[in-house]
Amino acid sequence: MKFVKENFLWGGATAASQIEGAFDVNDKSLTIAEMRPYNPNLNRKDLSVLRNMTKNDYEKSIKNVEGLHYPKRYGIDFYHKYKEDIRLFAEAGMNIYRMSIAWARIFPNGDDKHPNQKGLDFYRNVINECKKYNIEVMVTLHHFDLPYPIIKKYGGWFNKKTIDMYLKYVKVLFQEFKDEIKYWLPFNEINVAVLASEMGTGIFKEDFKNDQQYLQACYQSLHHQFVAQAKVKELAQKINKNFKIGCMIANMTTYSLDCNPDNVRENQKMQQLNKYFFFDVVARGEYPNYIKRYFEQKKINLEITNEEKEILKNNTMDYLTFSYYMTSTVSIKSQEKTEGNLLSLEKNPFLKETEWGWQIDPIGLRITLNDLWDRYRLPLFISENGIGVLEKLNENKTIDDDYRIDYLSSHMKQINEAILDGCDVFGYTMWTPIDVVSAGTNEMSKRYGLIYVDYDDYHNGSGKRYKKKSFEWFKKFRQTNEL
Ligand code: P53
Repeated sequence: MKFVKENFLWGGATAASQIEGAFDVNDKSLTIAEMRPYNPNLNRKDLSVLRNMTKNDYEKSIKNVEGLHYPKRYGIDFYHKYKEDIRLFAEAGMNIYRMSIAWARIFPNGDDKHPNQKGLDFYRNVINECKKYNIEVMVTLHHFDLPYPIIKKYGGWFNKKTIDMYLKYVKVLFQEFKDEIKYWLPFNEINVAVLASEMGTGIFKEDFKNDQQYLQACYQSLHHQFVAQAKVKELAQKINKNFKIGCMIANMTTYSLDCNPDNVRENQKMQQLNKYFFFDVVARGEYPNYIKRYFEQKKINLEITNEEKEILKNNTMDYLTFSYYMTSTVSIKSQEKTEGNLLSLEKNPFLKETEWGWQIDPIGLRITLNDLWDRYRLPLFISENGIGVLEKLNENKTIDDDYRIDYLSSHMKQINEAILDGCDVFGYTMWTPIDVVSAGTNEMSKRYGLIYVDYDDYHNGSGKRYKKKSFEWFKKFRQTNEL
């Protein structure tokens, strides 16, 4: 099948905390991502791993606790190997690279007077390296890596002061890279502020009286991120009219388990709470009524000023982006079992799942694109999509990852279908062009890349890069446009 759209952006995505390493180089502070140790006994199918650390666990992690390993402090050493990696990205035929900038390299404490020039220099070098190969760069400004000093001193995103510190950081980057960068994403997966709040916002359950108060704090912190994001858009207009600001949301498409209207309605409710609420706010600029009703039921009272309402209304996003990995199903029964947990999902008997229990559903991507296009009429960009697998180099020093080729090509074919359906989709960055440390489980062995990196879960290994079979497949696709 020939891919129909010309000038499409094809590339890969990564995040600073999962690749860079060099966690204490050039005055960088520690981030929340770097406080989570690798857990060899982890249950790979349990996503609640994202919320299982206490404030005290984090505090203890400031120093290396003996016997524990902190994978995101080392990443894949992109900090020193970026030239080699970007050369490989170019060879694969990527014309866009979505990367994130670590706030902790620019303003390590959040409230520093001046930006850290060495941090800016590093990112200028990385961006220049991409430009050398005509690779467009999309920048995520905040990807699960809140500097720990902001959490300690200010309480993370629960505090409105964090909005101001964040905007100061963004302004520096906007001025610095005014002519190099067009596409900006203020937050990675902004809905993680509610789904796995400590990772997204730096707030902790034990600081709140009970579950209800904590949930309220999650939504309040999310609100601060919404406001910060809208202010980023406002600032962008002043600095460079050509900047394009988009949201990034972890897509949560679910289906009703069957045609029982009770289940269909339950699924609609879950779609509103887990997916549409976030898209509605960033695309339409206001809180929808169904969420206000939900807040009433949950006795959630948010502090939202009239000025903030105005800011949200006047600064909606230029395009919508989302990560897409899986879908799942919903029924009233599954919701009863896990009341209060937004991510209580069931198996779909028609889908296969990965070793991490993520259900593979390419058609769901076409459905998602059509639904989003119908609802918002805004340009769409898939900012993450990929498959994590346990892999070992074979005797030819490569990996025959036909399953990855199947996964990526079947999703890309559905993007093609969605475009033929009439959806305005302008780009796709796979997760990932190169193996990285997992965001959720901190494993190196959950590999997503077209390129294999020789490190294990304890950062043992040569760090050498090897092309997988999928690398050659993608390269060929870029030359022929044939899926
Ligand atoms: P990992 C959960 C569910 C869907 C997407 O995730 C998620 C998460 C958080 O783990 O996050 C995104 O590495 C995120 C990336 C992350 C990627 O998905 O846990 O934006 O940073 O690496 C894959 O397998």
